[in-house]
Amino acid sequence: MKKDVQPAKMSYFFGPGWRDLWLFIKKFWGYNQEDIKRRAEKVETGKGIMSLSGASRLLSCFALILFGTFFFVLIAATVSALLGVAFLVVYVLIFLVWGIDRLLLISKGIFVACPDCKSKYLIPVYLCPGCGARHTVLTPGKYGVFKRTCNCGHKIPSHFVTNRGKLAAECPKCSFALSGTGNKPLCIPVIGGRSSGKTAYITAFSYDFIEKAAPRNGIMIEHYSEGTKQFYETDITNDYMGGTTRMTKTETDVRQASSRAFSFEMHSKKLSPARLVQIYDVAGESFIENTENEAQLQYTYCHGIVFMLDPLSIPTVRNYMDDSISEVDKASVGTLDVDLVLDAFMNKLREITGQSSKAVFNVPIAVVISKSDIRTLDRFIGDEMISEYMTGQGWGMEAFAVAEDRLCRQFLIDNGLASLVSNIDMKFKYNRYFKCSAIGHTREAGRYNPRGVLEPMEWLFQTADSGMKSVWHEHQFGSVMRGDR
Ligand SMILES: Nc1nc2c(ncn2[C@@H]2O[C@H](COP(=O)(O)OP(=O)(O)OP(=O)(O)O)[C@@H](O)[C@H]2O)c(=O)[nH]1
Ligand SMILES: [Mg+2]
Ligand SMILES: [Zn+2]
Ligand SMILES: [Zn+2]
Repeated sequence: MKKDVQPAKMSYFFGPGWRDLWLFIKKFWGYNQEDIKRRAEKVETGKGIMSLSGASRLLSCFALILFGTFFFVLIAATVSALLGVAFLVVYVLIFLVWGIDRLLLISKGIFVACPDCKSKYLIPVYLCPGCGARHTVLTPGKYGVFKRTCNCGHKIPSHFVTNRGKLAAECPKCSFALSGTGNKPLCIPVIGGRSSGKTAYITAFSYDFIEKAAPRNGIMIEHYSEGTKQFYETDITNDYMGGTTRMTKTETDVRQASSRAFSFEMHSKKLSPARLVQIYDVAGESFIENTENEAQLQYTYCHGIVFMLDPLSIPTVRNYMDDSISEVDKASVGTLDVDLVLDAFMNKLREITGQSSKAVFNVPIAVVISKSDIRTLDRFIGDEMISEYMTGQGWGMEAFAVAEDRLCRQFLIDNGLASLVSNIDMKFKYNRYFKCSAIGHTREAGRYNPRGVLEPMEWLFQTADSGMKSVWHEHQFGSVMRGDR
């Protein structure tokens, strides 16, 4: 209970109300006692109880004791009961308002996912804008229903409808500074082996979405914090302009988080509440070796997964590599065994969720074949191959994504990854295959010119969050075909 004590003034119906009732009873009892005392004195100073007047005074004194006490009890009990009922009604109302707060949060899919320690909760610690006091349970209750008064005198909102989410907040577990806590999160971890192209993908997607896709779809972007704004304006923008990407460092300081979320808010008239996109990047090395410093709890509550797959890491594809492949690309081939990546991920999922190995996950997964600018791939999943396939099937352009999914699956199956494809089919109810080129060409050969980076996220957003469909709908996805042709 002690931890629930808030730095705020208690509402009348809790502390002060009961104190007033107690005071009333005490005073009332006091008057009653005084009355009796006065009568008793009169008996003592009178002619004695043997006289008629004395006897009648004694009688009235007894009557007073009897009836006075009786009336005291009656009135005190009636007042207490009436007040009790009135307070009970107020408590029930407060409980209802508290319930509505919870219901709104849950039904709108609002929760807080700490970008640092990855913990998930409904109500973070909120900070008073006046004095910075930490309100650990800022919900309707004994300190106020829709608002409460901080000890410093500042009135602060304590309900979803009074915009509590706009207050500055921090993580109750690790004290990380949070914002946008009234928004609906869209958590998307990008997973994959070493050098599979995760960081390049996040750079390309973030830049293209924030600078191009969002404005043309009427979505306003707000940065999550000064830190993420800086990260966007320096790291992401510089990499994008310079055509570079840096290996994500394996965090050796165990007090530091191994994976980081890049977050930004999406605002639109059609989006209520606003969405908070959180994209998680992790070093492929610690992902595969399972050496992350913190439990990757985001896998339990994430809304979609991007599985980055480096086609050059597939042994048979490497056989086709010829002189047209630059030395840079040859040198930056990802983890050799893609099955290992999926295994590592499935183990993590099971470890965190406690699910059995037969569990089917409802979270949508986009399997993204990266580095599609490498010419060797054209013969398998190039645009021309996709067009040819569509013509063969008699499909129009609207079926491009379906054909892309089809050819990507076939490409993996034909190159020794049939088990990976069938494993993903078995474990993820919603899965789809894409090809993309984050940089658009070999690293450091000019600024990014991304191809196909928006589609996987658009599909994930729409699959995970039906409200997103009305705001961002640039591609036709159609249903994918599984199994044999
Ligand atoms: N040709 C080409 N190469 C790419 C592309 N994206 C990434 N690469 C290459 O792949 C290398 C690794 O890319 P990263 O984005 O750092 O890969 P990562 O998955 O984040 O790797 P780790 O952080 O080590 O886990 C880069 O240095 C590039 O050389 C692309 O779109 N086209
Ligand atoms: Mg990386
Ligand atoms: Zn935290
Ligand atoms: Zn305050």
